[in-house]
Amino acid sequence: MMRGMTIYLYELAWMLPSVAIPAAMLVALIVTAFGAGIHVPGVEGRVDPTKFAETAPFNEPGVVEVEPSRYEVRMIAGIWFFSPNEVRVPAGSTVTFIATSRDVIHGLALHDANINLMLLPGRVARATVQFNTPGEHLFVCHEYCGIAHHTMFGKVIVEPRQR
Ligand SMILES: [Cu+2]
Repeated sequence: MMRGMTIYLYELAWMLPSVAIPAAMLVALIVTAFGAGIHVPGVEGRVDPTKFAETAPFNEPGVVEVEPSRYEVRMIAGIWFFSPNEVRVPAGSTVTFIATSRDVIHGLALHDANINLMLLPGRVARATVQFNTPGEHLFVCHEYCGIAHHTMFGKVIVEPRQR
């Protein structure tokens, strides 16, 4: 009897964590998704890469102030550039990047602001971030896209707010 009991406890010591760990991960997932509103960047829309000139918002590319202190960066990536590759906003701005690729798969990584987007031809990616303190933030293409991939970068310049 004692012998059988020992085996049971030994099995239990393995069984409990194998249930508790996935359960804890599921709780963490639910809390971050619904409580903290953290989501994986998704596909925000589709765009024909041959028709940027006719398709909003890429028909008006660049940095656009849509409301006071709210900016949209309508960005097109291509071999081997970001357009725009310099984004200037005043400190305290909320900036939404709306980006796509016109040719191959690129990426947009802005580590200072925790932005990591895949830019796929035909699909629109979007991420919103707030820049509170003045400074410069480098962004790069993080998907190998050909011989001059390493030249694909740009920067966000957060300027001190004018009074
Ligand atoms: Cu690239």
